Amino acid sequence: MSYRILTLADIPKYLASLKEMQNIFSDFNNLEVEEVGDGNLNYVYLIKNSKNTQETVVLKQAVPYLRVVGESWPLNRERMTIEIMALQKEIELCPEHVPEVYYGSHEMSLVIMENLSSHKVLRGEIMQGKVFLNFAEHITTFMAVVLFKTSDLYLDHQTKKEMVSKYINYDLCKITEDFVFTTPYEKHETNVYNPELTEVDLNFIQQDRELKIAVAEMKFKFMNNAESLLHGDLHTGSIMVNENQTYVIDPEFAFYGPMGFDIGAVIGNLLMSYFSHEHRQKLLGREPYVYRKWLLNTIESVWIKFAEKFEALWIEEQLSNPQLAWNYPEGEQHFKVLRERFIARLFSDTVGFAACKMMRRILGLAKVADIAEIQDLEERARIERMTLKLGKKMVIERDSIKDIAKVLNLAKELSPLV
Ligand code: SR1
Ligand code: MG
Repeated sequence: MSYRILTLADIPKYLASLKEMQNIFSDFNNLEVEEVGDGNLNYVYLIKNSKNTQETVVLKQAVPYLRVVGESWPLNRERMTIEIMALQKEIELCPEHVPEVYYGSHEMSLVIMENLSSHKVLRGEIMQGKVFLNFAEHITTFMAVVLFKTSDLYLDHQTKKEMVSKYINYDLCKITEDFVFTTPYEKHETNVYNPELTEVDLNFIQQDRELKIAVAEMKFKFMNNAESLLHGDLHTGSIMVNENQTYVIDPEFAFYGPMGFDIGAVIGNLLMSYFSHEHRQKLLGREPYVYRKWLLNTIESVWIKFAEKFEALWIEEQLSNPQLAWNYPEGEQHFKVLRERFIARLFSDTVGFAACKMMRRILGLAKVADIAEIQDLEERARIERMTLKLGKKMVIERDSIKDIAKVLNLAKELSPLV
């Protein structure tokens, strides 16, 4: 079938035409279709059989433009091909944290998958002050397994290079190169600012030589360090949760890049949630301490558990697969030094990428609701300034910030945990 943009009205007939849907829906005459996506790029529909609401799927279709801007900003539909391939790889490696895919069509640039009906988007849940005690455990399992098992530490040299080539994602990498690493740090027409931010606030980032050099270094790493298959956009809006389960969705930005970019996305977004809850907990009528302490503990666990799981996988795979390309002539001592240096360098990358992910959400085009939906613009600006200060310090000093406790202390210096 050649490509066409599906409308709400088209979808029941389209589903009825697919053999993969015959096991999911008992009939196609009572399908209710609702557009649910509020993402920047694609259209997402929730489909239910109104006679049996257990019969339900989600359909996501890429359109040949950037949805948040409109048809004036063309964008290649290839991103859906990447998303389908990335979902398949993530399901193979870590099925417990990825939704089931029922059908993918490269021609139609769409994917039909499990409706996670008892789960909600993590960002919205955090904004409402909900706690998820298993989140750090789950997200670190996902990241450790996918990042390790798609890297040269695990794959043979040829498979790895084939993977790099298969996941080249020109257009969406360009979006990240522009909107995460370039435009927020200059006077640019696509930037959107809270009107309460002053020229001094903007210049604190946009006119600072050391900061611009540090961000350029992170951009170069992003563009050149093809370490692992990344999710590529692992903010809290790309994660669905309930009390017991965590699912990673929306890997359309997937490509081979530096591991720290995904870990930094999770940590940077949780740091912004921490700042936002200085205000949000008051709106919720609560004392801010308990919830914000949970956020800080979660950030700490994300790094510590990730590093432990990644290293444990590395040791396990190295011992059980002596044919792996890496050998350690001086035995365990040599291997241990390599691991320690690798993880220290990965931490520095994580800190640097987390910082860029934070600053871009304040100065660039695409915001995070945690902060941007704060109605009191002065209060919002106060939280935005903290975010910019922390981001600037983290990216410039990323090599001397040796552990996650230091990051948390910097956050607490700007926004005391009281
Ligand atoms: C212009 S697209 C903006 C952002 O939306 C996605 O979620 C990515 O983060 C991208 O940078
Ligand atoms: Mg997305």
